[in-house]
Amino acid sequence: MKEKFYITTAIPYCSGKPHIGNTYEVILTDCIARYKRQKGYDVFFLTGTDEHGIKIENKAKELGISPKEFVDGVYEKVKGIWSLVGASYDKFIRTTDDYHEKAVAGIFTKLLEQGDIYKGQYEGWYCVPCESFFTDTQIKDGKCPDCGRPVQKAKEDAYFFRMSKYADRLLRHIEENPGFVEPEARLKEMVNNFLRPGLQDLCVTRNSFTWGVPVPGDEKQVIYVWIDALSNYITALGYTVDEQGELFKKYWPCDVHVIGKDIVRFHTIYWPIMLLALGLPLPKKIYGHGWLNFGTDKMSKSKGNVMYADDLVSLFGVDGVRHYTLSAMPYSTDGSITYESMISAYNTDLANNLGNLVSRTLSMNKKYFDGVVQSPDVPGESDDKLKATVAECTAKVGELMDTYHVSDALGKIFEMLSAANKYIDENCPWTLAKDPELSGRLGTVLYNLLETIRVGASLLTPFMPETSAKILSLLGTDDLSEKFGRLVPGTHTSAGEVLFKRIDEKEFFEKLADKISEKENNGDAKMEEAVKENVQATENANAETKEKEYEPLCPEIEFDDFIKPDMRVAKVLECEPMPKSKKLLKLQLDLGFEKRQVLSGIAKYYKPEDLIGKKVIIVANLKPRMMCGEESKGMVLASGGHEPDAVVRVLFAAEDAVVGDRVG
Ligand code: ME8
Repeated sequence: MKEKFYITTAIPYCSGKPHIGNTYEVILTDCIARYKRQKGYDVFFLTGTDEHGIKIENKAKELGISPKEFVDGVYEKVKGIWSLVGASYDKFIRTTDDYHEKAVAGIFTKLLEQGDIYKGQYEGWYCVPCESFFTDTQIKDGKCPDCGRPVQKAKEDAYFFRMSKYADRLLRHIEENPGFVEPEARLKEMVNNFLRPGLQDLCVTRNSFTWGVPVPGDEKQVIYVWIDALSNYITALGYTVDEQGELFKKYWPCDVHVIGKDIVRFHTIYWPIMLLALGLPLPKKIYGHGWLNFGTDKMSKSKGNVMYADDLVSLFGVDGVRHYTLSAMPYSTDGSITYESMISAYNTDLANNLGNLVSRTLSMNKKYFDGVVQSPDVPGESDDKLKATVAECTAKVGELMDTYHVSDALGKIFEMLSAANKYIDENCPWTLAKDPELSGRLGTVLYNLLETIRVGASLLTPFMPETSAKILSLLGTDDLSEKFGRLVPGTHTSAGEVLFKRIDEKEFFEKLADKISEKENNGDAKMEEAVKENVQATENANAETKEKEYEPLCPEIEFDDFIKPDMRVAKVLECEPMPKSKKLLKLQLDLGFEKRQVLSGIAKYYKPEDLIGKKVIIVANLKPRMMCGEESKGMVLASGGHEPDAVVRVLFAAEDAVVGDRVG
């Protein structure tokens, strides 16, 4: 019987389109799952979406749609991206799936009945965006220790999980199971900062919103999003407190939870304690990978540096993106992504090393032997070295993959391909071809090259499945064995296909600029807008004549909140279109006390000459942000900007309004 292997990704929040960092995680997990399948394991690969919580409830409210409508739209996007990058998952779970919600309610009730969860009162500080409670000592300068935003005093009825009851058992488990959490440094942080100082009971319900699994019998409260989300790893296998189900019996405990470094605490402390309380075995391993940053910066919407997998696939192809992300993310530290580094890796590894090796070898086999694989009967000096490199790399790739050093494994494969390119230069097949007496040697050299390429394609299959399949088909074989010498003489190879065309940096950036403006015109820069448009299009189709729908009023605010935006009168000194964008105008403004540049998405509605010399109102203390490579320091006030068919109108100040004066 095949040995089982159960592997999971974290389930991303369904609050927006996943970026390349989230997508890296599914590519990484997919690569490990494919590797294990190729090694003969019975693999179960689980992924999904985390669909509850206040952030989602708020986003839906902002868009005037229901949370379910909102998550349905985002879920489609996530699934689309996962399939675009070739994720070969066996199951996709949504935390809004009925069976999951029922199982979570059952888990909560069981823990309550057995006394691990109890009802009490919470008094302390609450961070709304993080949905987290903190004590006086945990907050930093009155701000959330996780996200740095202001926290608010909270006192409310709530349910608590007796974490401390299980802390010793968890510590013992960690000590007895080296490798439970990897890389080791992440485990040390958890043990030293959280477990050893003593665990606090965890507040596991919220009553500040409703979009979650209700607490059975106390419907004012919803179950904390992490209890809900973490349970996905067992409910997806059919686990309920009453019945474990066949898949659960077969695949649990999980072999590896692949997650990012920011959620290691939830997976190494809360999740194992939940399992201990349920009397279930703990996962064998938690692998916390680093983060993919844009250069050295964290990717964030406000910095305007977020990259998405679908855009990258349209520029580099699926395997270009898989290759880059898998090679750029080291085992234990963060990785970096920029267009420049992607172009460089693509040209060096894919076009020059792999692509050239395959096209040179196949075209020589066609030219000299009409595409027929020869018998390797005439050994030469450098053959043993090449074969030894192939054997050594193959073994090393296995070792590295078994310990999840995925980028190092990929590096080893490319070392092997470089050795094959060197072998071509050492043996100069074009010189051998000039002497008919050396035809046997020429056939052997080409055999060794074809065979190295075949082994390389086999090793590359989990990383770049499409490319590997293409190479194997060009070689006329589907033999994925890593043993050298399996290619059968007489096999017919094909030639002529360029696997990876070199990317010219200048042409690339021109194409990119076109794409950016095309995207802005399509209006799909923002996931939320796209979702909203979908929903509205459906609504419009359903109701033929429809009165204007006004955006619902935002919740009431205090005067102190109102004065936070610092709005000023500013005069437009210069205005011009942005070369890379059809949506933005670039304005130079005089605020009296300073001059500054503001970008505004009003190019569809105003020409520069409509604005020059006019006085506008801007939010002057808005954090500066980059758009299309230019900085914008503030926002021009206009009406109508939130609607799909908006009539956008700038709010001009009176002609005699004083530049620099505050508005409000
Ligand atoms: O944390 N590079 O969801 P999420 C690499 N719903 N990985 C990154 C990354 C980056 N720049 N940014 C995020 C959640 N990630 C929860 C999980 S699991 C029961 C619940 C990773 O959408 C992040 O570390 O914020 C996490 O593993 C995954 O993407 C989803 O993040």
